[in-house]
Amino acid sequence: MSEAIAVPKNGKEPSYLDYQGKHKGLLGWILSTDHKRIGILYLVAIISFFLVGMTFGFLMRLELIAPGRTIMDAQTYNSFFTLHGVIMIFLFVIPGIPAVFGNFFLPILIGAKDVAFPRLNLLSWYLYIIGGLLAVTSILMPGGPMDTGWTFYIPYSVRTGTNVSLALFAAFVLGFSSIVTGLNFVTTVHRMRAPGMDWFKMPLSVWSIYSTAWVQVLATPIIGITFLLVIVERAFGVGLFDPALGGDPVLFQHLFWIYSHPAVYIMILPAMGVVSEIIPVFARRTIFGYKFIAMSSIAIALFGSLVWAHHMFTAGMSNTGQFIFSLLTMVVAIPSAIKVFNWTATLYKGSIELSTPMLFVLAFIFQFSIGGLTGVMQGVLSIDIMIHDTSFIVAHFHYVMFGGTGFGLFAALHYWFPKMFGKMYNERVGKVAFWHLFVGFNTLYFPMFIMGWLGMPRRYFDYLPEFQIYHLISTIGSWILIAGVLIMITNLIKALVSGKKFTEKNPWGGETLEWQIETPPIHENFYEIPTVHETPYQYKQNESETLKTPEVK
Ligand code: HEM
Ligand SMILES: [Cu+2]
Repeated sequence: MSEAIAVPKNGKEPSYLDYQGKHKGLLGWILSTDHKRIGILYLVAIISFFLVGMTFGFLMRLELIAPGRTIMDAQTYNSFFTLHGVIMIFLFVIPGIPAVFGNFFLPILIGAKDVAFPRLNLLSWYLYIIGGLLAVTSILMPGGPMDTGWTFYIPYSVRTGTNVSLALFAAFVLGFSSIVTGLNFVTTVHRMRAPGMDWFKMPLSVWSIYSTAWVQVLATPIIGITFLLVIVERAFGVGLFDPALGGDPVLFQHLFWIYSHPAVYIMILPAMGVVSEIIPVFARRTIFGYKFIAMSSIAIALFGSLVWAHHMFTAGMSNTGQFIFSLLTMVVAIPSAIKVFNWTATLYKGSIELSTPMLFVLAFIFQFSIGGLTGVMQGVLSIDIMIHDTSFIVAHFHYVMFGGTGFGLFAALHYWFPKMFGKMYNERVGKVAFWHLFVGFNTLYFPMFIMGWLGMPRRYFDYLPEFQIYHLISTIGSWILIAGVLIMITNLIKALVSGKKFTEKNPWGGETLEWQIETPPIHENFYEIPTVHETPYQYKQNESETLKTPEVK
């Protein structure tokens, strides 16, 4: 691929982990503008918030194990699903893969020493932390944690006395962190590519991060302004959204979903990029239809901005409007289907190695397909009007957001962990954790499809006895899933703390640039900027040759 990776005569440089910059110790991390260190800072913060969000999920499932009150009252339940949704969406899946692996690997994958704006990059992490702390503060402040649902629908969100304004401001600040990250990544891909790293030589995860970055920059300001307007409405009752003041609550829904539907692609596109990165390496095949996959990321980002009102089919929209958004929802499924088809075509006749990263990827394809296809079902008006606001919807987005993005993030973590930390985790325990996650996940969420189809409403802390068997299975599923999460995190922390040093450059046999540099990488990634002559075997565009295992240099 390129020749400038050789160790200079005066010997190996220390890794970015041991690099001594202006500041030492913890300050050397929280004041560092090194994209790799910022990626790690995000990883620690994002996994911590995931565990907080997961705890609310665990407690909700415990409450739902039996009809009637179990461990909490209705008001607490309302706050728990709101906190759970807000934390999982704004503090886990939206920043998730771009902030951790985009920051750590994007510059390396295109042959650069850092992102375009390193200090702005550090600012994005500060904004993330400030937003997260404001969200936590809103839980503890008098008035109590928000209880509106993560969608903050009007009129309840301008009427309730809970800390909605502080929570909205926290989301506003988090939005800026996302915009700044997007700006950085768009500029980095345009301006920092190594000589010879043409657009169609770029790894597919770069195409996904790039498409996502444009949505972060263009869509996020809309939710920022909308949330500020709700804060103004709560403070001064200006009558923008509140019908009692002559406002329009449906206008709020349009503004909310004009961001939040494209936001689901900010969540899923990076995970799709990770899948396109890992499949050819563990199937030992060139990816099927490189250009189609690259362009389908752009198509998803574009068409994904035209379907928002499919969340509002029951909000009293005109038939014409419903027809148009239903049709567009079908259209936006096509580029996602292209990806699933091409991944499957790449696996066909591959010599598949079922290592932990690959297991997570295969689970992604299975769960994302269920999530995606049930999404298409909801694009059909007659079906959507029947299942809107039931637990069928809750199952759908967990299959896409957790079964997709969550499992994609876990795949990326196990794929790039040895390169990031110079340590290897216990592969057998990795697999044990995976199977708990996979079985637990499907046991937790699949029953929600069935009971939702039978009419179980979402956001209810009590239910009719006929739904109990499904809730019981679902709650047991949540225990298995959470056990899997804890085994996985323990396994990785154990590797970090007491694992043997791992310096192999290329444990999986990939050919993209990160597998040709030191493990862990040196401070500036490359001893000198490489010149790219040819495309890595994963992305050679002569359709899907089965390749012998490439020589690891
Ligand atoms: C870790 C295990 C998880 C468990 C046990 C869990 C459980 C639940 C449950 C039971 C609800 C439904 C509340 C209701 O409508 O009555 C819910 C809602 C939700 N979950 Fe999860 N979940 C988990 C992970 C996730 C993840 C990873 C995401 C990431 C996107 C997520 C996002 C949401 C959202 C957005 C809602 C809707 C909240 C609302 O209605 O406002 N959850 N979750
Ligand atoms: Cu949508």
